Amino acid sequence: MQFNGLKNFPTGIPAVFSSLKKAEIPLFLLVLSVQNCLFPLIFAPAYSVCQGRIINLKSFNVATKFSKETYLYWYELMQLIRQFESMAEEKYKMEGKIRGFFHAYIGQEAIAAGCMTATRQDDPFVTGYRDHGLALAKGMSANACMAELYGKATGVAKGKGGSMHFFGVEQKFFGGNGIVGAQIGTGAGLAFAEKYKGTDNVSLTFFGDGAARQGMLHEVFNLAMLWKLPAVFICENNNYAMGTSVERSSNVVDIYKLADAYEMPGDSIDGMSAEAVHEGVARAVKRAREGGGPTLLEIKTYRYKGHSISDPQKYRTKEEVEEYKQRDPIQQVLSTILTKKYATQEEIDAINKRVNDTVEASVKFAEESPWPDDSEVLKDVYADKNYVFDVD
Ligand SMILES: Cc1ncc(C[n+]2csc(CCOP(=O)(O)OP(=O)(O)O)c2C)c(N)n1
Ligand SMILES: [Mg+2]
Repeated sequence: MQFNGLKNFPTGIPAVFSSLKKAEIPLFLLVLSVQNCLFPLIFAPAYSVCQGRIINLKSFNVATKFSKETYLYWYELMQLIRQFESMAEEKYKMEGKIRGFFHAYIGQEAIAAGCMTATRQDDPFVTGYRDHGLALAKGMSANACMAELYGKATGVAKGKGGSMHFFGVEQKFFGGNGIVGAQIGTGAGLAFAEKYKGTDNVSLTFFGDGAARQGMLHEVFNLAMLWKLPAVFICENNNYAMGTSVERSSNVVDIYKLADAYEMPGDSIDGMSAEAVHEGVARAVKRAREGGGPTLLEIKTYRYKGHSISDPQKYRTKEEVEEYKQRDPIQQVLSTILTKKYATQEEIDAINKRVNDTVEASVKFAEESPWPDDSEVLKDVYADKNYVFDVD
């Protein structure tokens, strides 16, 4: 037969069907049914194993029902993050007491909440510059965090780092990093360190949808899988990298699928639900703790505020923001608490007051704290004594 080009081949079932003789039709139907029914049955298990994200993760049994204490913890933590940032933003915009970069986590709090209940205090976290929420979640004090925003000596980075560089060795919070995507490598390093030391701790690395497009991610995924590092890579997909939507930055909009190239399990999670975050992260953490290696989780979330404090937000509509606010993670948790009668309205008011007092106290602490001494300027700066490019 002479090859006449693809356009001469009958394509699709209707085309084949119309080219058949009457007597051939029953046989064709038989072949079709075998192909559609038996083929998936025979090959589905193998297929599912290839698609590690389907089989591997769901087979890790984790809690899917949560206690009253868990809901109350989630509620208080998420309120603390939101109230802390709202207050800091006010001090920034209205009073000019905070300066420099400032990226709010408001809207994304369920990620911090779910990750905290799915991990242990010893599991290290590292993130980008949108770091206030995770730092507070890890247990860094509101006082020291607010003082850092004010640039005071009592801050978490001695007032020298500001909003983007929160850091707490004791809490195993490794920043706070301004270079988009750089923390992906640091997170793998943290996981490597835990494995090297023989602990069963698991590192959680948080990065944005924009950071997911950095080359760093691919090199790290390759080695993390090769060495089966105890790592969970969490892409906080809030739809935008500054003003660039996920759709405008890549052909691949399901970011969890980036894991497929490295045969790393991946999953997509509703980031407006603390329950869903806990469940997904707990599975990945369990897998990593048991020596199974890394996982990529794409947690779909939304930031209510602009990229940073000075963002006119021309790239999205007010309606879009409102739509997400209808699924607000704090309101969802509150509604469960009230429906299940885990707390009365008075008890909720008491939590709100406690949060409010903590935030107010942090402002007082920051305002009354001293500025860093001039002698601090060159301290805590790494310098290689033998750096070959030094010029006197
Ligand atoms: C290597 C690098 N490139 C560019 C920037 C400038 N920049 C700062 S934030 C940002 C967007 C990142 O968005 P995403 O990763 O989605 O995180 P999000 O801000 O949404 O949390 C960019 C491009 C940077 N800080 N570092
Ligand atoms: Mg983003």
